[in-house]
Amino acid sequence: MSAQNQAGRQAQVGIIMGSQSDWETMKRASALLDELQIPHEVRIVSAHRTPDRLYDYARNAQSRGLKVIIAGAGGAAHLPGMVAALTTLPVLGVPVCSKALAGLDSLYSIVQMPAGVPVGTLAIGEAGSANAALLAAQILALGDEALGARLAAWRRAQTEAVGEVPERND
Ligand code: RP5
Repeated sequence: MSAQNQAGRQAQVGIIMGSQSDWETMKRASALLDELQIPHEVRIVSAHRTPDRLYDYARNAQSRGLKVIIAGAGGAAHLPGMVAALTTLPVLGVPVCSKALAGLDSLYSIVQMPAGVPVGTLAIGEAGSANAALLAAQILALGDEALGARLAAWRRAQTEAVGEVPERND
């Protein structure tokens, strides 16, 4: 079955996360993809609690029409690496800020992939989630001029929003 988002459009990006509790972080990626008009789907896929779902998702992602997978997980964060092992689609890993170790455990679990199975690892938490969406957009824009123009406009707006003098609120 092809990957369709809520509006019935072919999803180009799959955002997956290990738990409902990761949504607070991963919603940033989803919001940015919405802003850039990139159809995407969002799923909970846990390496530990739903291993069969992980296997099915990763194995079928490409044939379902997805082009990039963003995988967010915290703690012993095996999700991005396991997905990357099962597909040749680009996988972007977002280390979720864990309660026990403030996301360092998540970061180390995701970033230290042995040579041969890459995961593009982003920063811990919301910045990583946002940048994963932007990186996915940049990958897709290589073959989509209109998206490239939307991305350039997004960057321009970001630049224009930076004031030259700090507002003093003390
Ligand atoms: C990981 O365990 C998830 O990615 C999440 O970040 C972490 C904690 O999950 P919950 O106990 O909140 O469900 O699998």
